[in-house]
Amino acid sequence: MTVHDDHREVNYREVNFDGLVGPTHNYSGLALGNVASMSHGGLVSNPREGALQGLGKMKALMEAGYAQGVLPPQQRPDLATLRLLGFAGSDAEVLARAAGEGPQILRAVCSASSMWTANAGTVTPSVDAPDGRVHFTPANLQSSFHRTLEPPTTGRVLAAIFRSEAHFVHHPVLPATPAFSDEGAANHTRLCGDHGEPGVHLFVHGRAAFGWGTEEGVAPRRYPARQTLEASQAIARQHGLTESRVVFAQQHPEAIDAGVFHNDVISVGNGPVLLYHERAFLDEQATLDELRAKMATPLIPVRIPEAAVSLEDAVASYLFNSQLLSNPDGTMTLVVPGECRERESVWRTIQDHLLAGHNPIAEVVVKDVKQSMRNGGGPACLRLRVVLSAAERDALSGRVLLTEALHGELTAWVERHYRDRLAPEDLADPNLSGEALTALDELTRILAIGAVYPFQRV
Ligand code: SUG
Repeated sequence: MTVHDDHREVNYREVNFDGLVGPTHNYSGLALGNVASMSHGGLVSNPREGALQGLGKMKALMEAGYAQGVLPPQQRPDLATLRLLGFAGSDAEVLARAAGEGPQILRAVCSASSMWTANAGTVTPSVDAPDGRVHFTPANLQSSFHRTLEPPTTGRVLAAIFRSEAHFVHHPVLPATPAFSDEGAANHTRLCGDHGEPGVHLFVHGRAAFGWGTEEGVAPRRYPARQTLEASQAIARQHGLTESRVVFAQQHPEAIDAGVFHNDVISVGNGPVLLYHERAFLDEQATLDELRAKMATPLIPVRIPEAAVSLEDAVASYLFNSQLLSNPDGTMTLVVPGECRERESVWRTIQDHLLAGHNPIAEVVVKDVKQSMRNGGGPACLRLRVVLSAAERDALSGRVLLTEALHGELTAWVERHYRDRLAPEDLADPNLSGEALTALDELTRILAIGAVYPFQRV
């Protein structure tokens, strides 16, 4: 964990920044190609339970000794977007008109999708960047309307927390157009020895925009490929990552068509370990070979064959959307969603293949994040990993590293402000909008991050 740099000791740690589930968390069936979202649209949600499940996961990891951060939800319903789309009048009128004339638009502007901070952006640790600073690019999320609403606030939140210019650099969002479709860290895995040693960045895309990628069998047929090669390459360029530090791999189109809308639904890596399904990558062998050639430390691939876990079971259980956490003794802990216990093939594979296998995964922890899972967001979707040195952790602005006290305050805040039931028709309730603003205003004070929301900036 410790390396020497300029004769200074810099203790690098991975900090998991989890997104708080927002007060308008609901099931709207908005995400094409995301099987859970598509099958749960219209269900009644429980935002309070969702937020408490997320906080429960954060607390468990904090207590187990992992560095845990928290990121705030966004301002929803997004009334400014409704107005931009021509719904006019008072707030109540705008909501009522949208509910009548564009119910799908209303659902989109109410989505609490910013909770999945693995899609907030891509982060390069300072140890890999030529200027020795941590680099951030918020994802444009241009694949779906409800998620294109996130980047401006995401950028402000990241800039508010990672404010010190001596340590942090913020790049502009890539052009929000299909050629540069970017879904952030969900398609990016950094492999390394200890976190403070230089890493190799595995960027996984579903299609290439220019020149190729449309031939039969190379692009998915049923569902969209969300990340492009060109987007991943642009981020690597922004962050100053040279060819020797990056591997670009195409996701298996059959996996996308089976509901693997992000690479983090079919593989997860940390340190030298890459846990992946046999059909994660279009060219598995070439991907492993290139990683091995570029990494300074031996790669430890943990391959799950189709015969052990089918693509369908992988998507239903979210086995690969687990958090793979490094322990100081060199072992690793896998934090899996409760759904893994419900699928026999998956649970057996965890026992026989992972825990009993020859690999560093020594412990499996089960966490219930069902409210998020019903929208296709497992434990790994809910967190953005940021590797930080001790000095960079000290340079964070705001009160965003979880402590017992902060956890207590956030839990009480959720209990004060969140509803325990949200049906599709409730989204037009003007009281919901008012409740959300009151809650978020209070939250920015608890987290001490300043005015990051549009309603605080007018
Ligand atoms: O973009 N679901 C999100 C889930 C994102 C999961 N993130 C990662 N795999 N990293 C998405 O598909 C569903 C919202 C709804 O249907 O109400 C949604 O946006």
